[in-house]
Amino acid sequence: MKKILVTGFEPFGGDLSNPSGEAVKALAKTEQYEMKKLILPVSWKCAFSEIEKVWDEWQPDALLMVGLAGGSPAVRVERIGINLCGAIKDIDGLYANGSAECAEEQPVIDGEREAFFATYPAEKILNALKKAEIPSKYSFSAGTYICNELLYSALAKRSRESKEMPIGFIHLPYADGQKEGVPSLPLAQMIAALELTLSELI
Ligand code: PCA
Repeated sequence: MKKILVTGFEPFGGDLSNPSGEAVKALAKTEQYEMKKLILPVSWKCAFSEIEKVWDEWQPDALLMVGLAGGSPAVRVERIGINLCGAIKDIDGLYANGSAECAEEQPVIDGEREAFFATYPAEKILNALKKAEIPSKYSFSAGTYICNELLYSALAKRSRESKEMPIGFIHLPYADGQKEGVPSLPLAQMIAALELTLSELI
């Protein structure tokens, strides 16, 4: 059976929950593939290293990462990771360089190329989401925070290791009832979106 590593995030930015972590935790076991889940801290230092550890030990056939894009009204199928960490503090109050003071943009990986395209079947995934009438769209920027850092770092590792591995990132909106005055979707619909994505992944 093929092995898929699926990751979500812990809450950040003052939120009490993160729909990405909640939806990943709720994903049901299936006969289609073996799944390992990780719920990551929103930390420049720890998030990707947790993925890397499981990747190296467990050798998954595919990797799907999931995060929150607060303010988005739709599920976003991310297409590109860029080599840029924004000057944005993480959950520990630190910038990407580990400093609490030095607010500077920096590359995700020094000297590495500018960008990588996600390698999951984005068109098949978006079609499946549309067919299920889940509000969804392509996104050509995963931002410059930790979600982009994960997507870029994973694609760079795949390229270094010459692996034929589907890797991608899904950004979710807020869950209904989570926050006043922001676009949102029912958590159950976002779980369904991830299940569809996973079944198209390999
Ligand atoms: N969203 C952030 C980081 C964690 C999350 O859920 C992002 O879009 O980078």
